[in-house]
Amino acid sequence: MTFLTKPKLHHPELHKNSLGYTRRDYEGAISTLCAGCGHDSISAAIIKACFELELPPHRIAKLSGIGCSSKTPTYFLGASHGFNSVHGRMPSVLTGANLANRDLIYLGVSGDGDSASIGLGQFAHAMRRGVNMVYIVENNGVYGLTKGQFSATSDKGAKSKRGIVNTDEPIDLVGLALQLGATYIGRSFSGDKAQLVPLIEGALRHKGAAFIDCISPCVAFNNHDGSTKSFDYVREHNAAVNYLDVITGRNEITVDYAPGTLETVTQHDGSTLRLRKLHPEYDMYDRTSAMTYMQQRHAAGEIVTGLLFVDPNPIDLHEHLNTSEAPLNALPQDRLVPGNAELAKLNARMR
Ligand SMILES: Cc1ncc(C[n+]2csc(CCOP(=O)(O)OP(=O)(O)O)c2C)c(N)n1
Ligand code: SF4
Ligand SMILES: [Mg+2]
Repeated sequence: MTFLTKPKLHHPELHKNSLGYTRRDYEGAISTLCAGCGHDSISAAIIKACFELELPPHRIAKLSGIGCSSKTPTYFLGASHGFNSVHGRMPSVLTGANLANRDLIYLGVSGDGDSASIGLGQFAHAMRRGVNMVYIVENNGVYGLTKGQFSATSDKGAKSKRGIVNTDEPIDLVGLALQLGATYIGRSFSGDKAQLVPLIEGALRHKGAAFIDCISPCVAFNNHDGSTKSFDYVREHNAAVNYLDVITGRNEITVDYAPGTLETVTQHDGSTLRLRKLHPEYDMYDRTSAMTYMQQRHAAGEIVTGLLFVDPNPIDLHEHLNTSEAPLNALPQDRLVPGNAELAKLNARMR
């Protein structure tokens, strides 16, 4: 069974945001994933982030590939646009939709198999083009849907449930995103909602390619001793470089951190990211030092989490291509089909 409608009954006093929506209005169908799957926690974090940012559900488009992770958009934002594409092809479908209608907020959800194996090329080009989107990889180190084969993000030396040792080098999607030019890059853990929710909120506010690698344990096939993507392993090896608050401009600022440990980043839309820095030497504006830091900590067996890189002045694909401000479906006929005289001028320019 893949689709179970969620009963809409809820407490009449449930808190509403300024649009008049409760958190329940951002939910989807009942999840059919295994009980305890990390992916369900990520869905809950997405629901919370969209509710808190007061995003109108009809302005969001959620796209995915194939896998347990790619099934999750069915379980959140039931009133949003959705497209479940082919394995590894979410980025190109999202890019096309984004080019046709820049007015929507694009949320791509994928898995480590979907993005680091069959979809690696698509992932790379979406990052380097600066497609304005939030791209979340629900990273469990295995192909969960097809019953637990190692994926390309599985660490060398990690053991499968049946005791087989992975001998291949892992692909670090954060490292790739840094190298390829993504302008907002974070890593988190499905079991750390306090870190993950604001990370998603900041990404939704970012105008450019925002990538989040979220470690998300697969309780059915990759949550045993010897796995480097299990709940216990990630809890023991998680090294957060910072914690984040997102202030939208409407919200009154109610928290303040000790001087010297706070970094404020203003994004293009006026929202601010307030970072409590745990590692004072960590510089999230410098790609090269972020890459070096990631590699050093990985070699020491740590999983670095938090907002790892941000460019506060990103340039997205629409700016690169100088595309129409209006969505294509809103352009009047005379702009869509400018006529023979315009065509003749265009042809003349190419002679
Ligand atoms: C073209 C194609 N090749 C292979 C498959 C089989 N397949 C389905 S899901 C999947 C891997 C999913 O792994 P991941 O993206 O990590 O998602 P997870 O289930 O772990 O969340 C594979 C190989 C497919 N559906 N389509
Ligand atoms: S097989 Fe793994 S990834 Fe898929 S739903 Fe179950 S726990 Fe989640
Ligand atoms: Mg996976």
